[in-house]
Parts: sequence; structure tokens; C-alpha cells
Amino acid sequence: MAETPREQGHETLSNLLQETRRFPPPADLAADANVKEGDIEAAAADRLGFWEEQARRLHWDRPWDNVLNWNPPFAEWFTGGKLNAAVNCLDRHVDAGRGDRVAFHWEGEPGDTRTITYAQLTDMVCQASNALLELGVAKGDRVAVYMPMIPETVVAMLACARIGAVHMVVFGGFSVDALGTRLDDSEAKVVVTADGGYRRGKASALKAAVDDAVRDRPAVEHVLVVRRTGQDVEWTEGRDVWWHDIVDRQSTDHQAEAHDAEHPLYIMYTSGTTAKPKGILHTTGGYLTQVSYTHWAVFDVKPDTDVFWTAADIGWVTGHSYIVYGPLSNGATSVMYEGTPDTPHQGRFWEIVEKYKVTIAYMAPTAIRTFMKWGADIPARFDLSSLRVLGSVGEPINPEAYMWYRTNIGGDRTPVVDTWWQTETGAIMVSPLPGVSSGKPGAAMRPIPGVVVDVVDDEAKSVPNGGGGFIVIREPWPAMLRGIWGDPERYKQTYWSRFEGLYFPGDGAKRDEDGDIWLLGRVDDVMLVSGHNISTTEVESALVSHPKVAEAAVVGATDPVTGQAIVSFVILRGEAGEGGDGLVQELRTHVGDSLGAIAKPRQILVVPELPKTRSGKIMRRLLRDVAEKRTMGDVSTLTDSSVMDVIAAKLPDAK
Ligand code: 6R9
Repeated sequence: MAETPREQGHETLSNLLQETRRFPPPADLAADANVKEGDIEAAAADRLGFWEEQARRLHWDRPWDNVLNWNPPFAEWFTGGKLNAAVNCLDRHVDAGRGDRVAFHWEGEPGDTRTITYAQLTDMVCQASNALLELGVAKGDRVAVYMPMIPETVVAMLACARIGAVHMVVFGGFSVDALGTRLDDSEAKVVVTADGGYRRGKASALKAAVDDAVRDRPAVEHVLVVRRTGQDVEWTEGRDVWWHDIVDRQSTDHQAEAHDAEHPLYIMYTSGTTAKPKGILHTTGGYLTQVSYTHWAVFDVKPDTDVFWTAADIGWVTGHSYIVYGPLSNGATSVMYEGTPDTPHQGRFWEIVEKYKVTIAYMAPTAIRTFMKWGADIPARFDLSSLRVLGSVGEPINPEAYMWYRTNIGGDRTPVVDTWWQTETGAIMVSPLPGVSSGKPGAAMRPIPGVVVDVVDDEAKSVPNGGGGFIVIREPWPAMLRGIWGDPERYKQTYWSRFEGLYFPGDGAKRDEDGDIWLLGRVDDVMLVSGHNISTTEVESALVSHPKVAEAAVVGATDPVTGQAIVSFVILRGEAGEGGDGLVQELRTHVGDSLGAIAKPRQILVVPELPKTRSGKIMRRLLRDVAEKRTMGDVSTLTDSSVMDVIAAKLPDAK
């Protein structure tokens, strides 16, 4: 038997899954693609020159003096340069004669719609900028945005950017506590919210949550409230202001100031597992450069003809970069949808694709697996022939989910780009390029041009092809976080201390025989079974590749014999019924056949739901608590905390 990388001392994560399917780009797409093979080499030959070239996509009021000041781990990009992010997303397109182009086809959950052109959006943002100024918001102040998915959410963000205030969007599904800790940490002066929004056919109570959160927080001077649902709200005179009262009467003229390239643009909190959330800080010039470039390059966007849809919430970084700043800086037309995929029926997403002739759709694997569970006959009822590129983000996409997406949504025709990145990276970092890469189901493939990524072992040595380890970023990139709000020490500790001089995102990865990268999940979730480090991703993908399984989550639980044993939670596909002992045996055998006996789960529990975050990531630490029969940790950022009770009740001897 040949020596495995582990025996050579390189492997820190087992490489079990073998996937051989390949999907070269369609010839017509490749011929007309925004990025071609040669561009990748050119970028590598002059990385900083490449990013300067990309920065020239934007309108700068003053050019930069220095492309990069790198004082590890603190980076400054395009220093000396001045620009306004809102002007780049709005006025510049209007000035170029594209004011009539649709910026957003907005679709409310109850079926109401709004079509907003670039000219209209510019006017709305100017009015909102003037209103924020009237409320006393100044450059550098923080403004919290706790909103449903409505156009005013985008308007509020861009108005902040325009006047140089720092927006801090909190996902509208988060609890009062989560909102409160973020208000404290960011010291926000104003909260923009709505009376409510629609989700699953019901009006949520956003204003009531804000009332609770700001009650003991006098630092919040005003609450600006958009009327969305018309529900009754409590009102605090002097503090609360209706959006329609103050914004609508403002002038549509607002002379935008150019801000420094390094002026803070926004803070977005990422929830740690137990510690207080980290306020990830992004600044203006570098961030906008990389989101603009990646939106254009990774999705092959042609702003004149494409209709782009990121089906994600704006409260997630994916919404910031690929609903707001990427598409608008490129002058593209986007769809924005308020609600859930099953309201009023399970075909809602596909109805939207058909209605607006969406050409590029971007969503999370959790959504794709849910659609798998509902069945392929649902999308089959709609005309999805407008689609030409599909994207995935948020978690590793299981090969089976990729195949389902490509086949049933993409008509076995569209490339699927699996984009790896984080709140901290600001923009896409590793992804196939639709006109260049031969897609592999489950692989994020290569770093995008201008980004230098590696997979290393424990000792920071690059692993050879075929080896597994940790993904790291070797060189600073334009959209990188500039720090953790108010806590530079924590920034160094969290991202720069594991490997000297390298940014460590916390994810496991492997490099296959061709040198392509596969993400293997968070290293905190890795399971140590009989001395082997096994990634959750590979076992979950093996389970999902069984025709009866729609979703799977696996965790390591203490085991007297193997150290840790694999405990798995599975959701069955619609047609698979209830499960039973026979199915559990069948699944164990299936995993053993796919990955080897070492990866066979000790336990398999059939559950109706899994605990998820706002971006659809499975919260494995809660499942670990259940599997080890511990008291459950913090559930405040779960989308639905009752699922944990249902799951705990499934565990045979759980209390
Ligand atoms: C954009 C976003 C970041 C974490 C990241 C990783 C996971 C995101 C992924 C992926 C594998 C992908 N992740 N995209 N893992 N393949 N294509 O999700 O940001 O919410 O900050 O999460 O999500 O674990 O480290 P964020």
C-alpha cells in the first residue's frame, strides 16, 4: 500500500471522500466570460498591480498614494484615496445615463412588489441622508439597522455610507438580547427599524423588540421606524420618528463628501460560541474594490442583461456584499425577496426566478437541501431556463446537494460556483470561476485572482496534493477586516496567533490530487475517532448521498473505546417515511462503504429539524451538548430554539 500523506507526517485531517464527477464550463459561457484563464496568471504575476486595476472600476474623487500599507496584522489599502461608496453604487450610474435601469425588483412575502430604478434609489438615499443628518447623525457615528428585507433597509445602509456614518445591521430574527449587546458594543446613536416584516405569512414585531432593547439604553437617541405591516406599535415621543414623516419631506439633493479609503463603512457582528460577539470592521475603498470585482468575476455578471438574485438576508454578510455593495457598484439589476421559501407554497423561489427571468442565483446549501427534501417535482413546474450561473455560500456544499442544484435548478447546464469566504474576509476568497474552472461537486477549487490561500499542517507547512489540514490566507487582501471594533488585541489573538504571520479563518480543508481546495468545516467541529481527525463535512456528505437523506449533521461525542464517536442527526427526504432500525443500519453501512469503517456513525437519529443560525449554518455545538447530555449552551442566535427540545426528546436515554 502506498504511503498516505498521514504516514509521511503531513496530514492533519483525514481525506476520505473521493469525487470524480467534472463539469467543464459551457462553451458559449467560456467564450464570453468576464475572466479567462490568462487573467489568473497575470494577477499572480503582479498582485498589487492587479488590485489597483480592480480599484479603477470605482469612481475615486482623489486617487490613492499607496496601494497597500502592511503593518502585520494591520492593513491599509489605497491610502490617500478618497471616494464615496454610495456615489459609486448610485449617482455614478445615473450620471452615466443609466438612471432608468432597475436596481431592484423587490418582492414582498404577501405578494406586493416594487420596482426601483437607479435614479429612484439615488433620490431615496439622498432623502434618507438628509433625514439622518437632521436627526443629528454625524460622520463616524454608528447607526443600527434592525429591519425586514425591504428596500428601505438598503436605503438606510447607503444613506449611512453616504454621510460617512457606520452602519451596523442586526439580523431581524435576532432576539432583544442579541440586539442589545450589539447596541452597547457599537454605541449606536440611532436605530432604524420597521413596525414589522412578513415571515411565514405572519407579521413579526420588530419595533416592540427595539423598544425592549433601547429601554435602558439612553445612548440611543432616536428610533427611525418604517411602516411596513401597519400593525400597532408603541410610541415614545421625542425618541421615535416615522420614516415617512421625516424622510419623505427631505430634498432629493445631497452633496456627497468623498471619504478616505480607510473610513469605516460598517460593523457586522459574528456570534462566537460563548464569548461576546465580535464586531467585524470593514472600511470603504478596499472592501468596495473586492466585492465589486468578485461580484463581476465569480458570477460572470453582465450588468446590461443579467438579473441577479442573492436569496439571503441582508443581516448576513452575504447580503451586504452581494445584495447591496457588489451588485449596485456594478450597476446590475437584482431581485430582493422579503420572505421564506415556502410562503405561500414550496415553489415560491422558482416562481420568482420565472417571473423576473433571473439569470444568476446565489443561495445557501441549507436552502438547497431543504428543496431536495421537498422534492424535484416542485421546481420542475416552473420555467427556469433563464438561469445561467448558480452560486452557493455559507457551508460546504455536499456533492449530492451540488448535483441536485445543478440538475434540477440549473437544467444540467449551468456552472455551480461554491464560494468560500467569511464576514471577516468581506468578499469571496475561494471559488470556481464559471468560464474557467471545471466544476467538481463539493469543491471550492482555487483562490480568486489576487488572493493567496494555502492549506497547511499543524506546523504551518503546506500540505501536498492529497493532504488535509487548515486553510490559511498568506497575503493581505483588499476586503479584509480591519479589526474587531474596539478590541485590537482580540483581533490578533483570534485570527493571527494560530500560525505566525498567517491569517487563520478556523476552517479545515484539503487539497486534492489536482491541487484544488475542498473546505471541510470548522476545525472546532472536527471529530477525533480512534486517532483519526475526521471532518464533519465528509461524513455529512456521505449521509446526504444516500437517496433517503435530505440533511445531516454529525458531531463527536465522548466514547470509552474510540475517544470520540460519531453521532449523527438526519432529516429524511419527503418520500422516505419515518426511518426505523432497518434504515439506520442501511445508513451506517452506506457511510462505511463511502468513506471506510472509521467514519461509521455510532448512532443515527432521525429528526424533523436541525438547529440553524441566520445563515443556515448547523449549530453543531448544541447537538454536541445533546449527544453528551450536557446542559444546552447559548441559543440566542438560533432561528428557532424549540427545535432543540424536539431533538433532545429523540435521544433514547436523554433526560
Ligand atoms: C459568507 C459567510 C463564515 C464561515 C466560514 C466557513 C463557512 C462559508 C463556505 C463555508 C465551506 C463554503 N463557509 N462559505 N464553508 N464552503 N462555500 O458564510 O460568512 O457567516 O461569517 O461564515 O462559513 O466555515 O468560516 P460567515
